[in-house]
Amino acid sequence: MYLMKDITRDGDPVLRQEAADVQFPLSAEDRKLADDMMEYLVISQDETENEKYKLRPGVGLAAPQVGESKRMAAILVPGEFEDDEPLFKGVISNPVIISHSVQDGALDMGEGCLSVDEDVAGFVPRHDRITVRYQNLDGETVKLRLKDYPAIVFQHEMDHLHGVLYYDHINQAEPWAESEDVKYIK
Ligand code: 4LI
Ligand code: NI
Repeated sequence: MYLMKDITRDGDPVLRQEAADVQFPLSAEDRKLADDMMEYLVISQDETENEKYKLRPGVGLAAPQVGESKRMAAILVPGEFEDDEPLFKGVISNPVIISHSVQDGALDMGEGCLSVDEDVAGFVPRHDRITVRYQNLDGETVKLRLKDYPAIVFQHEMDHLHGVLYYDHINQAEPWAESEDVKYIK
């Protein structure tokens, strides 16, 4: 089980590397990496469990954030209400954005990252809607259309696979400058 001490922090070169493709069928090692990353997200979102283990909650965790420079990320976006199905739960490998909206979107409270201890404030403009292609844990190719929050999370995690951190996208001069061309997502 991963703890905060296992999460690589900003400044670690692995977070700035281009990650390598994942090979299928998955090795036992990569399968465990996938399971452990998803386990982190599940536990981190449970109020009693995250307090017990002092885990910071997350909806996404990319392999470079646990020191593995591989194109794999776990994503667990909860539904609106407690008993709702998650909006997305899965481990994605070798993801690619195959198309995106002209419309941009940004979380209206900004973004956080498990690898960045001090929140960098500001809007993080991204695509509002994307179509992604990735491989699931069985190696099957999946094509998925996403919008709003899940689309933002996918883009944040996919950035990690290219060595990009969310604050790279923040307008330095005016971090909270609103734009007509960006949809702000609650
Ligand atoms: C507890 C239990 C307010 C501030 C609102 C918490 C279960 C910020 C938002 C959570 C913000 C869960 C999140 C991300 C933001 C802010 C990530 C709380 C965990 C909200 C996830 C990857 C950016 C993702 C919406 C600086 C660790 N997550 N909030 N951004 N949640 N969470 N990101 N933004 N302002 N980061 O952080 O997992 S994409 Cl689910
Ligand atoms: Ni992150």
